[in-house]
Amino acid sequence: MTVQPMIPPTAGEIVVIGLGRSGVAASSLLRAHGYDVYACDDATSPKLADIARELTTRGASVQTGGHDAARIARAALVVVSPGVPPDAPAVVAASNASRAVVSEIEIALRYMPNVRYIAVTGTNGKTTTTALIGALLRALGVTAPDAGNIGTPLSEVALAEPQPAWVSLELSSFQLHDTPSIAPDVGVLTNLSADHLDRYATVGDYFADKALLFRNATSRSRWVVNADDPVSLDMARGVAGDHFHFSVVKQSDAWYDRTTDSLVVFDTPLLSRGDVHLLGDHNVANVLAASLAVMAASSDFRTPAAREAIADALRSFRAMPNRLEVVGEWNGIEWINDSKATNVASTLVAVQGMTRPVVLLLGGRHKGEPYTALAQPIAEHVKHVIAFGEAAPIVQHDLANAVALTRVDGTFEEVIAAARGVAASGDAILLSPACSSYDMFNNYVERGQRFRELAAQGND
Ligand code: UMA
Repeated sequence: MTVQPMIPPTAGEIVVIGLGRSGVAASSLLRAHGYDVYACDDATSPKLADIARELTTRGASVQTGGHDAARIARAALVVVSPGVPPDAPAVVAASNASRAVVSEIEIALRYMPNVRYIAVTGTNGKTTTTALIGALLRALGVTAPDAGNIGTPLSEVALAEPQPAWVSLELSSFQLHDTPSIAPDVGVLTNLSADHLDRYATVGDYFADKALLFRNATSRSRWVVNADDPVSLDMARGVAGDHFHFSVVKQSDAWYDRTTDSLVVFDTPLLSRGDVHLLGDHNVANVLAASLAVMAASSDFRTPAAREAIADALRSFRAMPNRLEVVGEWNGIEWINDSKATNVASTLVAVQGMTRPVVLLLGGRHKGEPYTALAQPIAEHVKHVIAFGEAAPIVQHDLANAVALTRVDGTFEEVIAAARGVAASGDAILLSPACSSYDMFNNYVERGQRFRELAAQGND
């Protein structure tokens, strides 16, 4: 296959909106292919100044602290970073002038026509599933980086020489929104529930972006879908291609057979549940989805030898940082970092998996969903909620009748001190906030890091 550029390099300037990881990678890729690039970011910071200098040396024209709407209106093409919402003024300038808007993923796909990829989307579990798929492919001896929403922009992979044989690609709804060429070898839908209601007007709008995973389905497509989630099944129903299913409760293409405590794929046991070092049934679902996706991807990946290699890789896979990560135990109190739980469904799964009495840290920037869905599991597993951040008043309103609750309107350090104050030996302190981190931190990774530091500090 040959590369099909989005537009001829002579067609005019390409605008890149947002200079985080995606914008930098897209700008670099486009410059490497000879395009004129104008890249802009609404913010200013010393880090952005460094980025601007670096991209300028590569020949891009860079603006921080704002954008030039007239220049955007003349663009041959506009590349928008996933975190920049459709109502951001720079994007509005592009749509008012009827400019074509695409994602950084779309640009990258155009420059990797021979690379095969397994794409993973869904509300929860997609990062762990993506990491598992990457680990399994690499265990099978093929080059296969993890890319997309998991952290490494796909455009960085497209710039690599040589390009890999496979990519394990995590896609958020924001990325799917602007990626018309998406056509994975295998597409995985982990599950669907409400999320990102700070950006979408309705849950239906959010699901509509998720459904774009299937937009180029053909009879040769392969899909892996969660048989335990009726919403995912509904979305995939009728989509062209072969469909494979996974389940933690009933017999399926990949399923958890509790009678023998084994994970079974294509009618043959793969390994026993106890050999997988990940907490909770949701992680069993992730392992089943990943194993099924890899085995569905190629007949070479389901030979007896390949199954052995997959089982070995699953045995050595460990929990990812910020996802039910046990940080340590001090004075009989276990500290668990689940900072990546940025929606109610994710926190629900975490709370349900707890075996000790829990002090739950809940809050951050509110994303629009009520917390009332947590009331029942919290009543069962949680002894005390610490409500914090911008969402604290809403958390208090929704849950104060269900559980002992302390509202902390102060710093994250004060939040941790309050948790320490109510926890006793034998308890767990769980950061599973159901909110984004942006009121106090740059991202959930920094929130998780601060949690780790404070957990260890107070116990030296
Ligand atoms: N910006 C503007 N104007 C705006 C909004 C933002 O100029 O109106 C600028 C900011 O000042 C900043 C830049 O845009 O400099 C940030 O762009 P970005 O938020 O798209 O961040 P990236 O660094 O490019 O990271 C993105 C993904 N971020 C989001 O989708 C919010 C990363 O997913 C992803 O790892 C990365 O691309 C590489 O593909 C993170 C994430 O939180 C992990 N994803 C969400 C999630 O998992 O829930 C969807």
